[in-house]
Amino acid sequence: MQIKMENGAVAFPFSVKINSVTGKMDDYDTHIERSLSTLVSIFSDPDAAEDFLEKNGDTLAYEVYEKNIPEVNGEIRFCSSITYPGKIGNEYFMTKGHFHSRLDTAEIYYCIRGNGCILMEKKDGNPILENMYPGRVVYVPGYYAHRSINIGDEPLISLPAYPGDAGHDYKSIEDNGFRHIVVEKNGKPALLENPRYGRMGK
Ligand code: PAN
Ligand code: ZN
Repeated sequence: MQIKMENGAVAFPFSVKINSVTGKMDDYDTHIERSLSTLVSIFSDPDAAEDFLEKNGDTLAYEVYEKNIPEVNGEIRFCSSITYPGKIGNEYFMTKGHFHSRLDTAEIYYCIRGNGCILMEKKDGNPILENMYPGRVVYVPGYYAHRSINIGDEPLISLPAYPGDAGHDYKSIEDNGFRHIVVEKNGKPALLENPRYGRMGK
């Protein structure tokens, strides 16, 4: 049976397969590809990102496959999120990251493949880094900005799921960045203060 939502959107039962090696979702509705050249300003050293592009050419940094599930209270939106391995200087490839527009909405990430972490930061307070590896579930409470970071050498594939009406607010991260960055130090990931915090957009 189809359920008509208040705003006219229709939700109906379905199932999809996410390939556990590539992360590709069958029968997806939307496919977002983020190439490195569009992400230069998210890194703490954008000049190093420009150098990387000059030397290596452009590359896909992350992609998302999703179903068009109504963006309304009561539904659950989910996707396949694939972040590729790589580094700009010592800083790992990562997603842009965002707050939810409805700040109080939470999210879970179920890790399917790879090795990484989710960086979580409230507008104030300490950063939280949770590990991602196959079978691991990370809970992102409301009010936390969050991003996926690939610290391994294979694609980091996860299934994020979040309330239909969460929405995505990218602007404050685009303008200010996260207060912390995750970089490789002595062969291991380390959490450091972001030297460009507060002026990422400049
Ligand atoms: C995820 C993210 C996905 C891509 O589905 O949207 O990993 O990251 P960006 O949205 O930061 O580009 C999620 O957290 N949704 O709410
Ligand atoms: Zn989210």
